[in-house]
Amino acid sequence: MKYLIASALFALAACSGGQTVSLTIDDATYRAPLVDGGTGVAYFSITSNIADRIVDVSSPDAKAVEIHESASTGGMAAMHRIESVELPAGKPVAFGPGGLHLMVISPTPQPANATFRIQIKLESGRSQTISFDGAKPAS
Ligand SMILES: [Cu+2]
Repeated sequence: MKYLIASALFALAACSGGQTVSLTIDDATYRAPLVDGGTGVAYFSITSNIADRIVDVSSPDAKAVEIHESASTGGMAAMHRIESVELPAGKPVAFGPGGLHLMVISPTPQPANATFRIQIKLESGRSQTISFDGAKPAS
């Protein structure tokens, strides 16, 4: 019992020291627009081990990136822009079809299989670039 308490305290100390903060990205998928100047879409799953919030998204490869959320009201699917996304500690937040997603406005036309980059900024001041492999047009 003594040992358990000691290790719990140690874990807290390590966390507040900023040593163990991590951000995990899984299932990064990017669909390029079918026509140049169109809109692409990006999906991924993100897990932060501390409570945080996505406050900005951008890409060196596109005019703009927006956070959107899809919802269906009365059988009609619609999406709207949202300014930030909450990241609960240790819980994956999924961006995928029918839910949260990133709209990529006027991406720079890229060769097949180029890596597409999106940078996300968090309220804590952290930022991370997500690399999306092999951009394919939306189907
Ligand atoms: Cu959208």
